[in-house]
Amino acid sequence: MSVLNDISSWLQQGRAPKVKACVQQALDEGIPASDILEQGLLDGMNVIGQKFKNNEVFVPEVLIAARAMTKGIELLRPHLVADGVEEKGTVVIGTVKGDLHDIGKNLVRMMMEGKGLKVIDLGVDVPVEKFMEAARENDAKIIACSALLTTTMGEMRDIVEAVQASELKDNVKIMIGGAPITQAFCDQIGADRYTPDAATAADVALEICTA
Ligand code: B1M
Repeated sequence: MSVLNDISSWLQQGRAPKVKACVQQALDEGIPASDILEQGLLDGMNVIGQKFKNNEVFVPEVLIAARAMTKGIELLRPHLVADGVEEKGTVVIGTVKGDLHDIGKNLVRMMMEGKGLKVIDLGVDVPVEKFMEAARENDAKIIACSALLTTTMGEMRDIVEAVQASELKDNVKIMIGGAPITQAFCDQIGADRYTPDAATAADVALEICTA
């Protein structure tokens, strides 16, 4: 069994120290960080997600798996983020109000930092006003919103409307993403860009900041 399978398997069991050890082993073997992320950590989290959906595991198991994933990502971080890149623009990022999922948002932040962007991370459960305030204070070019629940994705519409009704509308672009988000939803609410994954989000953010 490969070390990537081990990572997936330990993550599903929520064994953070084992996940960390295997991620380190994979790095030592010279496996690219993006493969460790996708074929190890994300593979394991997908299995957990499916089991969660089928009521085969419950919130506590998902939480410990998520913690194990975060520990693995921490080790990968220096390999995903290029060092010493000059800042090319500021992005304000957060998970929308009512939503506590942050693993995907953290990945997006990391990838954006890797492109040399300054990222102000507002965390989770972020209300519209906090996004607006942070964008003003930091002269941000992008507000980036993540949502993982169908019940919270509507918050993104409120953010778009608030920005469009303010002086920020000519200077700030709104990027959205997260598992339930689609291009059709983006078009429907009038957000500027939808991207399906963290790497594409970082490419698009750089494109916006350097346009
Ligand atoms: Co939650 N949860 N959860 N959960 N959880 C989901 C999202 C769910 C799909 C599970 C399921 O039923 N299969 C389901 C939502 C159903 C729906 O709305 N349709 C669900 C539910 C129901 C819930 C609760 C309501 C459960 C409950 O309490 N009964 C509850 C809600 C709490 C709240 O937020 N208010 C809840 C709680 C939790 C935990 C706290 C236990 C934990 C979160 C821990 C944490 O984030 N720190 C958790 C987890 C871990 C999941 C699953 C299993 C995994 C999510 C994840 O981290 N995936 C998830 C099932 C699943 O998605 N398979 C599930 C890995 C991550 C890298 O992917 O975040 O999608 P993701 O990010 C991707 C892309 O979406 C994209 O980039 C990333 C990859 O490159 N992306 C962006 C994300 N943000 C972006 C922003 C961008 C661009 C791209 O631009 C700005």
